[in-house]
Amino acid sequence: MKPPKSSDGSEKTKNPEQSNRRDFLKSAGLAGLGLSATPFFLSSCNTKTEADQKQSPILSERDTLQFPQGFLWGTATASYQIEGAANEDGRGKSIWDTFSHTPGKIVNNDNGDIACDFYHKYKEDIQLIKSLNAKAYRFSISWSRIFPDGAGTPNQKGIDFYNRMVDELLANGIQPFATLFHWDLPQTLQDKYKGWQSKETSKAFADYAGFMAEKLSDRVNHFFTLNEMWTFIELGHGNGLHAPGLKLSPAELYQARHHAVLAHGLAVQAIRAQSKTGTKVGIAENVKVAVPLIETPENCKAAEIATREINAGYLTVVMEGKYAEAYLKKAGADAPIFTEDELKIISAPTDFCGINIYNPECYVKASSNEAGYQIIPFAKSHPTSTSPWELLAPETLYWGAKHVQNLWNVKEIYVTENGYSSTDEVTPDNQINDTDRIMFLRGYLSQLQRATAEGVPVKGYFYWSLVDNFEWAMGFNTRFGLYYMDYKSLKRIPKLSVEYFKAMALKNSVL
Ligand code: PNW
Repeated sequence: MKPPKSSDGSEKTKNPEQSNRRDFLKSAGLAGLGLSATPFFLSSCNTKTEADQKQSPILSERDTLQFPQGFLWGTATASYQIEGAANEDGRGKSIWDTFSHTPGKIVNNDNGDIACDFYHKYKEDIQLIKSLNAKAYRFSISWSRIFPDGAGTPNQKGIDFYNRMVDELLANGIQPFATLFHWDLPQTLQDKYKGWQSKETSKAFADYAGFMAEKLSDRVNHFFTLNEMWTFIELGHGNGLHAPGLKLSPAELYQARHHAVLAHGLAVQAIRAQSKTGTKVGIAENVKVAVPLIETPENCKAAEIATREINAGYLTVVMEGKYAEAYLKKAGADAPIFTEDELKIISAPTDFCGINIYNPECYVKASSNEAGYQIIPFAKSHPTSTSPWELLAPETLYWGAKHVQNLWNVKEIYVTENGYSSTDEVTPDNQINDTDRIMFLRGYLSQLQRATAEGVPVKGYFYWSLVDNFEWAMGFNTRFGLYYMDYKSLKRIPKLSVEYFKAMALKNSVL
């Protein structure tokens, strides 16, 4: 067996570790199998000392998947999914209270009345965030805690809760990132205006957003307007799986989408008008990502074209201020009614773009057809998490960030959600060995690091979620948390992935 060569071609001097390994291979009868590289059962992590790394900079670069300095590590949650305290301190009802209390809508008929009881346990949970070495936390504000009827007289006790929580985060060195709408629309607005079917809801949202920015922007620097327009419109109004459980006609659906993007634009204006100078505002959208099947330049371009088109009703119109031609053509007589003025409002400049990315929308190849791309269907056996929609492809994170930068020249990107649902069995000694979540994190974050190494301006990563919580129509049985939630005792138990996240956040590197 030849000794390994270093990059300048000279033979490396034998070190005791190498000769030991060779002896082991010999005695194990494996030497003749051509196993010159370290076999998997002997491979260890990067054991080079700092001095070694200085001597071989190429190897050390290859071995460490470092994120840029100042990269923010965080976790994300949402009000209805964790807060509980549904009937406390003057909180009004939201469409998710109504929906989750309608029998048959949620797995096991679960609801968010108590959830993780974050409303009372927020101090404990902020310690959990801290112990993850996370320096940022993305939470959402329950609109109906602030305005129980969606508009009108504000509820001071609701405002106080978010004040307390933000102060506690800051006291623990954690930057608050506030989402203004994560789906819990005040029920009154649903009853009065048919919710997102009316422009009145977009206007009410802007009023509430401006109001909250005024209250919090002395301490909160980053505001997200809406979370995942695609999900709350398509699942809430298209197939009825989410609140308010509607199945609208195509024309009504196009119009509801328009009211969502309009709400975002109006809120950007209101936040700018009412917040402290320097406050940053953006959206958190689950951009649908087309991934090139094979990364040839033609396929990469095709994936970019596809991504722009499949997000036409949401992120594309927000970024470009116009509905893509193909989108309007497809809509035909069902196309939304809108004005040029509204398009300007919808595309008001933002400071950053938040992307929620779990799964690829599709794989594509370049094509000479009119669209310029061809969609490749997923194999039936394509792996998923315990969430059937969560098809796995780590490179989605790379391509999501890359497309957003290339298509719209976005200067600041945050991964506002990315996470994995696992079976999370608890062993008799209270261990949760979520090796699959660790595999997920390593794969996806390696691809995110690849993006930052190429200069894609990704500034931070928020894992979904801090703790298992009310997973919408799937109830409490679908678990995305780094911490396991025992819903009976409300105890939080760290999963193995806590250890993994902690280490990565500390080193600012994939490990
Ligand atoms: C997002 N789908 O929801 C939300 O922003 C979170 O509140 C949620 O808990 C998280 O992702 C995990 O599900 C989605 O069916 C729910 O494609 C469903 C889908 C996508 C996103």
